[in-house]
Amino acid sequence: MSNIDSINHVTGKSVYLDDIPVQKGTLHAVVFGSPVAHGKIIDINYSNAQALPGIERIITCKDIPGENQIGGIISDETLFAEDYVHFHGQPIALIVAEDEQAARKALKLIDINIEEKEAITDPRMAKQKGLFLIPPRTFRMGNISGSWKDCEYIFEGKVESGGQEHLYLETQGAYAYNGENGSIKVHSSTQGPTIVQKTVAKVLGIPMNCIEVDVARIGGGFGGKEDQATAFAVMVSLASYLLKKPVKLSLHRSDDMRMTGKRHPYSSDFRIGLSEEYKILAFQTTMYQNGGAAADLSPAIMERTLFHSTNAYFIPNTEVTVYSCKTNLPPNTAFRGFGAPQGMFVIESAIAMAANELHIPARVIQKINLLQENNEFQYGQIAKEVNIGICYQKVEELYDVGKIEKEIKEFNKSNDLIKRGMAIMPVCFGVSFTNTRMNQARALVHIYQDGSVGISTGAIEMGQGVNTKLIQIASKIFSININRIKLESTNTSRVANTSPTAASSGADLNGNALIIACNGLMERLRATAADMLSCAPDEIKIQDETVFRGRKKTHILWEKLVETAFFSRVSLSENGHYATPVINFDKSVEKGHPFAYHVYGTAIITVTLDCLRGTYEIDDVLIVHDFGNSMNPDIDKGQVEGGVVMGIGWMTMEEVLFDNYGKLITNNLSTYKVPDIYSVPKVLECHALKTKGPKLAILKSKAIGEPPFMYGIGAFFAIQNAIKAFNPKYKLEYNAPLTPEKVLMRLYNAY
Ligand code: MTE
Ligand code: LUZ
Ligand code: MOS
Repeated sequence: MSNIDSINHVTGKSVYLDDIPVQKGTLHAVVFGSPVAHGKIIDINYSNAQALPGIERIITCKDIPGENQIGGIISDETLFAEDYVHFHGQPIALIVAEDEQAARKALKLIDINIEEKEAITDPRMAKQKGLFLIPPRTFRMGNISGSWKDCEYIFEGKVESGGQEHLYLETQGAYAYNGENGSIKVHSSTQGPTIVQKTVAKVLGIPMNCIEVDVARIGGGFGGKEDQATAFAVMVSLASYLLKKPVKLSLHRSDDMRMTGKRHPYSSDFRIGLSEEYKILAFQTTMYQNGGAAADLSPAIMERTLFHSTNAYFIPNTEVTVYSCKTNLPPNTAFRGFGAPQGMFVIESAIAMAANELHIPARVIQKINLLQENNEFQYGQIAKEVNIGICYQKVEELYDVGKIEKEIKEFNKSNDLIKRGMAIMPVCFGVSFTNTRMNQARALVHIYQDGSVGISTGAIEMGQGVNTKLIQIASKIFSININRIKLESTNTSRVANTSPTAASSGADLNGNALIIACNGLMERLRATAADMLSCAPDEIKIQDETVFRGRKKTHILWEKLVETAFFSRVSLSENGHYATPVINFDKSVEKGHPFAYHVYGTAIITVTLDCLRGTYEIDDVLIVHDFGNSMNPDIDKGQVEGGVVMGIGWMTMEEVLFDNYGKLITNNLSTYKVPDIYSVPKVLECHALKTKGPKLAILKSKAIGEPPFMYGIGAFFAIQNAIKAFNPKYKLEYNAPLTPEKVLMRLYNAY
């Protein structure tokens, strides 16, 4: 089934925040953000700004009726700064005006006097000064200190990975207006409507039932709207609450880039020990997460880094520590992969280093250390239905790695200024929110008396196709045509207490809740049919909109059945609740069974490097991926393609740069480069491994949103291998992104 939104998307009919018709008298807001990264506010004078025609009101922390607090996991983030500012662009005030132009003019007339303090942008510097968002955490398995003596080879190194801008097509924004009796309706471009609802309630000091959050869809989130859509939704809600008028805010791209957090840069030290046969016996790493000025989701991201720090390998003696460092950057946040890519880049760097020193291909080390059935992860879960070995072997056979290697060797021998490189990237990604209690969802299903169906869940459609999958599920269980089914907007008054759509589990969680609701309704409809046919309900089957008794088709069609049920006063509405079974985690010992299952796959990446210019092209990305039993191969393939390209972007060209004062330099698309159609791989093939799929995956179709991102890590090592082919003296460095500038310098040892 093709994506239900595809035609509306290409014809421009899909409704995003900016397409919602605004009410008469709607006011427009812009955010006044801190002009410095760190300092004490001495004085702010708003009078010139306030005096401009069209300015309705300038709202600050003093106007907040409830709490000036928007921190999700930890209460450490104000909506509007009070005495201090901690990052460049930190919201200080909201200018509300008749139109956006007036509000923007007023921005320039605000007089602010700040006593500047030193801005810390480097996580290791923060560590030195003892600046942490939360205490560090360590995952351990085996006996690390006792295992080094058994190692034949030990290597140590340092790894850096950079930030990444989400660059969702739709920038952050929200629209709020008042209803009756002090209620507020908020349209927000958010992945987490309940987080928005809860935070608006807290800041306004009113109960959650006064706030209705509605999301039709968002124009991309990629994690950037899991937590960080909230502040902007709260701002417009606060403004409309105070002014009793509708208020809208939609960030300009450069403001969005400047004010919002990104993927966390990490700086890490590692030590890896191998046996004579290249078995990894010990792996120890200490990672410094650049958290930014407030916790946001950093504690959860830190956790996923810990979970994925050994990627797809079994390493009997492991010790991984992550420090979440507080710096003067915008709070960094969720981004596809959620800390896992940063962790995996470290272990892959360690393996690459070992391979380089031992003069063997990295794949020799990778292969003999792959996770096997019933191996234990360093967090205590026992690996089941493991097929990373099969994926790896299959990708090698299917695409003939030996031949690729040979061709590259020959190519490199006969070309002086153009070199090719290859790398293999295995991936093992755990599915479930690492925070067990977030793994729950609800769905509300109405069958209307004419036989049409309306579905509401907590899932947010952000381009990943979850709405299409939900319609497929309802259509399958009811066995009715998809044209009868409508997917409603995500609305906190219809489906409450939702988890954000994240952790790749949107379809698993909401889909399972939907199955439960649909099954409840089907049971009642079968009972109605049994009454109509005077037989037992278990003789009844509904298939292709027709009632069957046993194998025999009856004259009763779906519409008739529904109408009869309605006239018999049977409830045609049902609420399904799903909570992932089995999973648990005990933080006091850092052990448990946090994931419903794991996603596996392996990619080969080849590149061609222009050694005169330092530029490169990604040639082939060849993947064997375990989809389980994919319920929508087209959508899943789209997720693989998008994920891979995004991962390659992070590793190669996307460079988030701040100056020494903590100001973002790369704050627009002329200074920040994302992959475009010319830089995508020339060939991207994804072979689906045939597996039956885990029980806890929706219809045995595995989660797909994030795992393919990490195949992109292979691009780094493929380019590095090409550099090495040109410049054998090049001392390998694990510092991403590997931009063309950096490549050029490494080609000629000019750094
Ligand atoms: N695909 C598109 N087109 N747009 C997005 O914003 N977000 C990614 C992934 N794929 C995203 C996307 C991220 S970060 C996640 S967690 C999942 O989709 C969320 O959706 P799911 O749980 O339904 O897979
Ligand atoms: N968000 C979250 C996530 O809150 N917990 C997670 O485990 C997670 N994983 C991936 C992406 N977002
Ligand atoms: Mo995705 S980072 O879980 O929104």
